[in-house]
Amino acid sequence: MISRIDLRGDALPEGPALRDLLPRADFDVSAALEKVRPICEAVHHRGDAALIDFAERFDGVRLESVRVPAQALTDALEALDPAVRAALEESIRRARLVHREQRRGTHTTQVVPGGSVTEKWVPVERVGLYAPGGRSVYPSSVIMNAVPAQEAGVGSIALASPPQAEFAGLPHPTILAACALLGVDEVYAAGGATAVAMFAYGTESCPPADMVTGPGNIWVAAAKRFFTGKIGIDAEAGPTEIAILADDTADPVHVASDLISQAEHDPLAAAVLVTDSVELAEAVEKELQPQVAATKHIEDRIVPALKGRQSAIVLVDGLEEGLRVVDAYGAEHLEIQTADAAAVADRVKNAGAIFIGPWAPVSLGDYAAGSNHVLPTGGCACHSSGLSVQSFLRGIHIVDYTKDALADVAHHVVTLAEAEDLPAHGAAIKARFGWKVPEGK
Ligand code: HSO
Ligand code: ZN
Repeated sequence: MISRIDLRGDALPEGPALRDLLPRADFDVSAALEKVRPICEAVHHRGDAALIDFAERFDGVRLESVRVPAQALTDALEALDPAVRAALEESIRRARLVHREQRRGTHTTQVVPGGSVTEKWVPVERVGLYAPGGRSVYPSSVIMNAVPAQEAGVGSIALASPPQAEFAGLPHPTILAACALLGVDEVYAAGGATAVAMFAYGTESCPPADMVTGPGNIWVAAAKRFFTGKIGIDAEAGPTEIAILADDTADPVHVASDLISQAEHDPLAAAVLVTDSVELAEAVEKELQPQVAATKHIEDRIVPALKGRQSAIVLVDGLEEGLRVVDAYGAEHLEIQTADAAAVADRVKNAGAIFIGPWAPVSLGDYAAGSNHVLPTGGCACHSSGLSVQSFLRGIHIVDYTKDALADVAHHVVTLAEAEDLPAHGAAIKARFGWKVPEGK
């Protein structure tokens, strides 16, 4: 069901060489880029008409309008199962608690008397959120995108999700209901690359957005790459990943169920166990079989995900090596199931989110821990973080110097300008002081 990579014995290699030994899915966004280019160009030139044609081609439904009427959101919320509504509300409440504390205030640094730099945090003005349809209809992801944008103070938030033929061309009703609960009332029926292009260029019915965030398949990732530099994006999300660092104190039943839980997303999802305990590895291997058999998406997702080259049980010579392996891997989600898990977690440098001990499984974080579940994949945890209020803010430096404060530092500015062969930079200082460089203190 899952392969083994045995790294015991020899010393582990350093850096990229260690990363090369670890499993990872192929996710070639650049190959998809050429295919999304004509789609984006069509949306640029033909606007709503192109969106309607693409919906017919990709989603099998002819839309009357791309904008979803407000009544459809109200209807979806009314029809929502009360238990699902209560769960979504609790998820929103917890996410708000955490994200509200991420807000940043304005801060002024007095550099010298009369000279200060203030850093002011300004929300992005308009954001387009994307929620996938098809295999992954995740109202929880609507929450994880909308809550940080709202808490950041983004004034205009729109959402796009693919039109569903079985719902008369509207996005999935649970997506609409989640929007209604969150107070996101500008919703469009548009899917994949077409939705990203709609937000990037704007169409007759949808004003352009400054930024697009949200999960999606390879086409969404490719469209985000297409627009990089033109609009802001969160990240090119790849298939989901779970890594578990465990020792012989871990419960194999928990470990197996957590590996399966993320394998459930996608045949390319990655499930990686890193352990120094052969007994645990064997027990988990044994446990996978009956647990997989008892769940739902067996043949289409879980078995291919666990058998895929991206998943493995990695055997190491002890916890120290285990830590080096999980840092080299940089998992989207990392569970620590060891003795003194909090202390071990404290030493991890690279992970999108860390889940400590037996009572904090990734599923909790997916729905209701309060943490965000939009996290860096594909090893990007080595340089990036998950979605947060910060993702939707821009820090602007405000420079305020008096004449005296400028005079004090003028000679340094002129010197550096000359060193860089940019005399006009220096002249902009001299012009203020009768074309002379004032003498510094
Ligand atoms: N584990 C996914 C998010 C998700 N799980 C949505 C359930 N629904 C990526 O972090
Ligand atoms: Zn999940």
